[in-house]
This record gives sequence, structure tokens and C-alpha cells, in this order.
Amino acid sequence: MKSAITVSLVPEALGGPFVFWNGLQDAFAQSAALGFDAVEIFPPSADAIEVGPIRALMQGHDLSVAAVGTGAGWVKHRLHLCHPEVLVRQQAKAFILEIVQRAGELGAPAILGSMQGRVEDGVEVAQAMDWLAEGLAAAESAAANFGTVFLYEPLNRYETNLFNRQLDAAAFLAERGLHRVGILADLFHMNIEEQDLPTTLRGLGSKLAHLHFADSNRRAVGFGHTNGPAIIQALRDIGYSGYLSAEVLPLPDSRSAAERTIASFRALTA
Ligand code: LER
Ligand code: MN
Repeated sequence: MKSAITVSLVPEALGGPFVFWNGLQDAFAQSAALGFDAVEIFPPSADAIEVGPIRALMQGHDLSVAAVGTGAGWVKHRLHLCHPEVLVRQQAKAFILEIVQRAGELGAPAILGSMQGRVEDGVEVAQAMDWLAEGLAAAESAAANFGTVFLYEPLNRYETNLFNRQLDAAAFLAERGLHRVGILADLFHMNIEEQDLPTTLRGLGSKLAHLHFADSNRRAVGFGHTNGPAIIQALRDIGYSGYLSAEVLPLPDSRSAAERTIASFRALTA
């Protein structure tokens, strides 16, 4: 298993669960100094993913890019894949696909989290599910050009009414033949929605492609009451070798959250 930590480049996301906020240079330098394996980037748009300069940062600091988020399309522009208006859905898909492309050039998968949207008033559930599946299909084939998967993240009930639970989402991907979409399991969302986190992770098996490593209160692992050893044992049982990526609140400050994360990662995976 590999360690990763988040950086937000989106001022509108302030207050959100990202550790670093002072640009890529700062995030790469601090992550490397603390011994992380990778950085996960939350950009305002694909344009902020400048492939040349980021490759230089990756080489200079011996870090990978773990994943790239697409949620700014929602945070900044209120776009999502299940919006009742076709134009908004098209813009949402274009926003996501551009990020898939740039992330792919960095060898990283892109994430569908907030941009999945929700079943809005006046839209049939079956219709929203079809729109979601269409968006995922387009993204998985764009990602396949780079040999990466696309990541689908179930969110808790306060953020979406599409899929709140991991195994429901995995069943949907299987039903729709979305075999190159992997599941991103966020321990914070799981803490709200799942009956038992280790059992659910075991149920995901090889569909688990990425993990947001957060404690029960969305702070760095070690600052809440999630049972870390039981989760790591479940991940070992399914042979998970991907990232544990700290998408957590920068509390009490970014540095402390980062230090606590890497200390917990090392203690749990030693
Ligand atoms: C995105 O990874 C996520 O977990 C959502 O809750 C948006 O922050
Ligand atoms: Mn997440």
C-alpha cells in the first residue's frame, strides 16, 4: 500500500477536506519531506494541470500523482452529470473528460465524486442512472487510452442520492458493464453509510482502486475513532496495493494533519 496526500488549488473549496492549500510547489516539497509516495490534486479545471511543470515536480521530488479530482466543476460552476438540462450535462462531461486526459498524461486516474450530482426534482431515478452510466462509460474509455482506470466515489447521503454505499455502487458498475471503472472508497463517507467498514472493503475485493484515508470525523487518521488496524487487515486480505490518500480537513493545521497521516500510515502498514 502507498501513501498519498491531497492538495487543493481551488480557493472556492476552502473549508473542504484537503490538506495542502498553498500551490503545487509547496505541496510537493512538504509531501516529499514527510516521506509520502504521492500527491492527489484537486484542480480548478484541466488547464491547471500543466503536464510539463508537474512532471518536473514529480521527478524533482520522487513523487507520483495518485489521482486528480474533478469536483471543481461542481464547486465552481454547479455542473453535474445528472443535471436536468442537457447543456449542463454536456459541459459536465467535457469538464471531466479534459481532466481524465491531463491526469492520464501524468499516469494518474481521475475521480468522479461531486460531479456525479444527484437525482434532481422532476428527473426519474432510472433516467439519472442512465446519465451516470453514460458519463462513466465515456470517462473509462478516455482513461483506457492512458492505461488508467477511472474512479467512481460513492458519497454520503448529504452529498448525493445516487449511490451512498460501496457495494451498491460496485453492483451498478458490474450491471452496466463498466469494468474499467474502479471504486474509490472514502472512509469518511463509509463511516456514515456502512454497517461494517472492514466487511464492506472485503466485499469490494479487486473493484477497490483507490481509498480516501480519513478518520471518522474527517480529520487525519489517528484523530478520530475509526478502527485503523481492522481496515488495514481487510485491505491486506483483498491484496489491495493502491493508495491510502489523505483527503482530510487541515486540522489543527495542514502540517499537523500531514504529520499525523504519515505517522498513522507507517504505524498501520508496518
Ligand atoms: C470527494 O472526494 C469527496 O469525498 C466529497 O465529499 C467532496 O468533498
Ligand atoms: Mn473523498
